[in-house]
Amino acid sequence: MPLSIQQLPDAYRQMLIIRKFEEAIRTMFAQGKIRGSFHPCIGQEAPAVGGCWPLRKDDVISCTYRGHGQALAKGLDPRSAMAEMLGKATGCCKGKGGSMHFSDPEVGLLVANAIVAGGIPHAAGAALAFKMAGSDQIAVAFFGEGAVNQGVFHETLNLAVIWKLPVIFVCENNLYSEMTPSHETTSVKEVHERAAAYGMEAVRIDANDVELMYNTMETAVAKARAGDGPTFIEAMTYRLYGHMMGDPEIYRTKEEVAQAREREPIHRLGLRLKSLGSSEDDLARLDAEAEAIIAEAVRFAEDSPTPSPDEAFTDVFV
Ligand SMILES: Cc1ncc(C[n+]2csc(CCOP(=O)(O)OP(=O)(O)O)c2C)c(N)n1
Repeated sequence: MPLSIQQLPDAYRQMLIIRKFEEAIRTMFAQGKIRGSFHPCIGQEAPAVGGCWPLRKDDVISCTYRGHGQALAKGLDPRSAMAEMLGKATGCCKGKGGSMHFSDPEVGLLVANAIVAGGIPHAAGAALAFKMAGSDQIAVAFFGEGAVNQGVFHETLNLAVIWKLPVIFVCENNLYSEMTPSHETTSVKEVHERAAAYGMEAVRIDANDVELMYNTMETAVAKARAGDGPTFIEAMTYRLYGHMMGDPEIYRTKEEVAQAREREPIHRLGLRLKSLGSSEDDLARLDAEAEAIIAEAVRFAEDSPTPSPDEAFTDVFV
């Protein structure tokens, strides 16, 4: 079933939860409460929500260092996510994964990955396991368009078609790979052509439209679950902040970013809700609900203990 009009307020709130989660991290990062690096997905909330909501809890996803939105949309508890950001024992990886390595098997969050394209074969491997076990679960790989120039992308797409795997490849194309415009590094204008070359159904959509993203994903999910193989979705979007904290953003103009703000997904869904009859107060209530969830997540994370030193030797193979 396509995303219904009744679900739109929930989708709006979910996107606000993701945005406020990351705005809170930006603040805490500036205060020195969060170490390491942080890659915000602000502006890319619609492909996360539209990409994860059509999935079942027991379906799995892999994502990148920018995957906080997908993690939350797949069901990761914001408190456990925030605690992980602060390196606390109550985090989803007990504070050992940090910003770039969220994981929670309970909600099907297989793994987030800092290696560009690293999560693509992980998702295909999970899909192969599901197929061999006779399960109807499916796997989804979320990655950026920079990943399509990695060898493992090509090897995985080829095998996914040959083996008819229940996997969906979602390429979030935000136009930049780190600080490089992607058209300077990629030989095709539209990266879905790469997937089509492997004999896979491949589409390019405006993924900042959460309804379109959800409905496109849902079709791909039904196909994969029915045993009819993989789909590639080139999800066009835009990141509103730099690649990571501290990025001076000298590779794009302020005008370009300002124009992108007019097309950003939360603003757009707000306009759509108003056109369907929602009032300013209705939207403010959803905003306040999201705000309260994130305030509670921050409080939980700040009050949580740091892991004990012994924890360094648990959950490791050797
Ligand atoms: C294998 C590998 N090479 C290089 C890097 C350094 N690196 C980190 S992010 C990035 C750009 C990735 O761009 P894209 O895939 O478009 O994702 P986005 O950051 O835009 O979400 C690069 C090259 C890396 N992490 N892994």
